[in-house]
Amino acid sequence: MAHTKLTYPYKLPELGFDYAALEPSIDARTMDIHFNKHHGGYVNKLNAALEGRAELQRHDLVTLLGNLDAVPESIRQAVRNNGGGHLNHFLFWQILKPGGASAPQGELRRAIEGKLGSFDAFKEEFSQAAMNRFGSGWAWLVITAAGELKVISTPNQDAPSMTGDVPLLGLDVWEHAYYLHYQNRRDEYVANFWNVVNWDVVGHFFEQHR
Ligand code: MN3
Repeated sequence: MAHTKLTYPYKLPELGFDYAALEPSIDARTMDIHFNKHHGGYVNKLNAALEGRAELQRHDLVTLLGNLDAVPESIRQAVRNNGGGHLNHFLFWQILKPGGASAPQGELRRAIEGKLGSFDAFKEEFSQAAMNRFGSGWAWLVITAAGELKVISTPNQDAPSMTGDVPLLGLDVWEHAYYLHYQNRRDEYVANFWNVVNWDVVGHFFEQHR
């Protein structure tokens, strides 16, 4: 599951569903290219950056990204970009896996309502974070180090764990995630994202980390 420790050599996970399974919200061609070419590229480049670096290979990916200062400068940006890319997509496919609840349940529901007002208010805040991310990046629902639910956004492939947050839900707003089907209409992609979130998985992550 999402917060399994990922270690070198890194590899693409099992997607666990067909490329067409999220249509019409996310089209099959985008899924195929996104998973194999983009996520696959991050994995390959991360492994290449860490080749021969035994002292870095023995750390799990969250630890590595949380201590980038300890990574030699010559490969630091590559580890940040491609390590973040791997970790972010590793979570993304899981929260999109078809099935599960279409809205948060139980403890997670109560926590969202308690901290963020209501499920609708949360969706609005998260959607705004996704829309307001200029250029490439992600919107997230995280648990902060202080144990609070929070909506954040990160640029590029920066991962919430770089600042000590634990991601529960993420939305990739790089153009590669939507451009074939939606072109410039990020707002439609964000609106349709809510049709394909597996809230059972998000709830499971919450129970693991609250
Ligand atoms: Mn992506």
